[in-house]
Formats: sequence, structure tokens, C-alpha cells
Amino acid sequence: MTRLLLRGFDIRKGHLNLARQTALVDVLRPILKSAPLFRPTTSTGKQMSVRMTSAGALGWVSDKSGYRYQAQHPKGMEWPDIPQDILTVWQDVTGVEKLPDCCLINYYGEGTRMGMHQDKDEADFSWPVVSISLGDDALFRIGNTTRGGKTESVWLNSGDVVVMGGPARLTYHGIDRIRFNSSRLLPKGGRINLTLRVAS
Ligand code: MD6
Ligand code: FE
Repeated sequence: MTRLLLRGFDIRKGHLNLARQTALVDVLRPILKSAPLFRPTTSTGKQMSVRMTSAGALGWVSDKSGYRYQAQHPKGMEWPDIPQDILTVWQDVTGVEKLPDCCLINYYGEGTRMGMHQDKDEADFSWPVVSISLGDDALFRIGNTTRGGKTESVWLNSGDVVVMGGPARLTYHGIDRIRFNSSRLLPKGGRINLTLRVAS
């Protein structure tokens, strides 16, 4: 495991070994059954290319009314609990007592990307955001605390964990592209990114 500090992002390459990655995919299966992936629409009416769902007391949704955290999946049911194996990753890398109340689950299929954005829908930016990469490689771009300017990119591989906190908490970031089928972790290919947040 190596650690990379890039613009305040703490990038832990290979934090999760293959056994732990497989264990996470196994605990995600029942979650994806009870809270199916959906494709969010932005407030401007565009469909995002990622599909997403959540676990935890709150989940992140986006539709014509805008972005927000809410206690129900768009189909009306409560979100499943965040599995302990996922909470353990948060505890390992943040060392904080507080636990996240949202685990956003993003699925990237072939050709999927995620535009440059800030994570700023949470109530308190003093808590970090932790991201876990599973499956195909993804090109992660890190910018600045305002839109635009020079950026730096790094490939995220399956098992990498990123902590975005402190002065980097509101830094712009995004996924330019994935290398579809570069990993065999997910039977149908693609990439799952989990982001753990204290939303409320
Ligand atoms: C992704 N990640 O890796 C997108 N957000 O698919 C994020 O948007 C992200 O990696 C907050 C903190 C870390 C991240
Ligand atoms: Fe983000």
C-alpha cells in the first residue's frame, strides 16, 4: 500500500486487498436488490451517465427539484443500512468517532463519466468524505476550490481509498473516464465508487 497526497486528497493506493474488495461486493449485492440503482436527472433536466443508489439514514438524490439528501429512495422505500465492513473502512482511514450517515453508491458502466463537482450538499464540511473504488480503473481529476484552473489527474484502481478533508474538502473533482473491463472484480464489468459522508 502506498499513500499519495495530491492537492490535499489523501489517496491510499491498494488500501483494500482483493479479499476485502470481494467482501464489499458481496455486502453490496443485497443493497442493490432492495434499493435498485437509478439514473438521476440534474435540475436542468439532463440525465447523469452514472447510475446510483445509497445506504444509510440519508441518500443523495437529484431530480427537477434539485440536489438533496433524503430518507427515501425515489421509489419511496427507506435506504438499507450501511454494512459494518464499509463503516470499518471509514473508521480505519479517518480515525473519527462520528460515523457517516450516507453511503452513496455510484455505478460506472462503459463510457460513463462524472463531471467536475464539489461535494457541498452536506450540513457540516468539517467532516471528511471517504471514497472507495471497486472494479474498473478510473481517471480521477482534481482541480481547485473554485471552478477552473489547472488540474492534476491520477488513476484510481480497485481497492484504492481516497479521503477528502480539511482544506481539500470543497475542492472540485471528477471522473474523466473509466477503462472498461480492466478489472474482473465485478462480473458484468464497470466500476463501483462508494462515497461515505456525514450528510446531516
Ligand atoms: C468517483 N468520486 O471516484 C467520484 N467525492 O467515482 C467523488 O466524487 C468523490 O472520490 C468526494 C470525495 C472523494 C471522491
Ligand atoms: Fe465527489
